[in-house]
Order: sequence, then structure tokens, then C-alpha cells
Amino acid sequence: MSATTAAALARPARLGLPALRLPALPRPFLPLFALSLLAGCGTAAEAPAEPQAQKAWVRLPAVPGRPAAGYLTLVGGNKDATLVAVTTPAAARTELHETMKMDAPGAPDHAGHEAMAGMSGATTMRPVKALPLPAGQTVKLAPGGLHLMLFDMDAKVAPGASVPLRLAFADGRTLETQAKAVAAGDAGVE
Ligand SMILES: [Cu+2]
Repeated sequence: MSATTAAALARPARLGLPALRLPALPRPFLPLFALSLLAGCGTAAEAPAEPQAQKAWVRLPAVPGRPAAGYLTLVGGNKDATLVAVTTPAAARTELHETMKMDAPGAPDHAGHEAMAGMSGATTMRPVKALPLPAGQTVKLAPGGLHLMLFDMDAKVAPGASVPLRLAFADGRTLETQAKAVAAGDAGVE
């Protein structure tokens, strides 16, 4: 114990000021500390340079042989992009779809297009050939809206497994992400 501390302890009424000053950083370190805080904030607030895929998951079919549905969050980069294809080695064919009301203009005939388990009969799906991902915007593929349909899924993909997805954009850029396989009745990834 230093002589200064001992003196402070001996005078409890004056403890406040010396105690506050002791842990302060030496002055040369303060600017560096402030800079590292600023750098951390900057990267979190700005859009990524490249498009990104996050929180991908695949709901396995309740009945084997039926298509699985895939969902993810797309985050636009610093330029507008257009998603044109999603492929996976875990399915024979993958399509990008949008769920829509049956009476919406342009809604296709429900015949020939399988309704998904649990989906109301008043909705149908149409293929989406190109999905715009504007710079800095977030586009969500979620139940009831945009989704992936994975046809002829590999029967070995079990709940909890990772399903690799490869996203292709109109400018030739590709992006890979891992989707978490979820059982038919289980909650997805939020
Ligand atoms: Cu669909």
C-alpha cells in the first residue's frame, strides 16, 4: 500500500476524488481508445460492399418427396444487384417463388402448382425470375412471401444439417451461404 493510499484511507471523507483519479488511463492511450470505438461503430452502420445472405434456413417437407422451402435475408451491397438463381447440391432443382393471393392480378391457376403444407387454399405461388436487391436494402425471403422451393431434396438431409446455397446475381457475382435444415413442424431462423 502506498503512502498516498494509506493517507486517503485515514481520511474517509476525502476518498472520492483520489479514488476516481487512480484508474484513469494515461493520456497517450486516450486517443487510441477513442479511435477504436469510432472504427467499431462505422463498420456496423455502413452497408456491406458486397451483397450478403444471412439467417438462411430450409423447412424440410412433412411428406418425403414434396418440395422443401427455403428462406433467408438478403442485404444489398453498395450497388444495386439482381438475384437470378439459387442452387444447392442438396436438391435436384431450386426455384425462387412468391406467394400471392389467388385473386391477385396475374396469379396463375393453382392446378399443377403444389400448395405448401399448412398454406391456406386462398394463396398460390408464382416463379420469380429475377429478384431486385437494391443497394443498402434488405430483402427477406420469409414464410407467406418470397421463398425458395427445393425440389427432390436429398433424403439424407436431416433437421439440424447445413444445406449449402449458392446465389447467383445478374452481374455474374455468386455468393454462398449455409442454410439450417429445420423439421416440417419446427420454428425457423429469425
Ligand atoms: Cu413455392
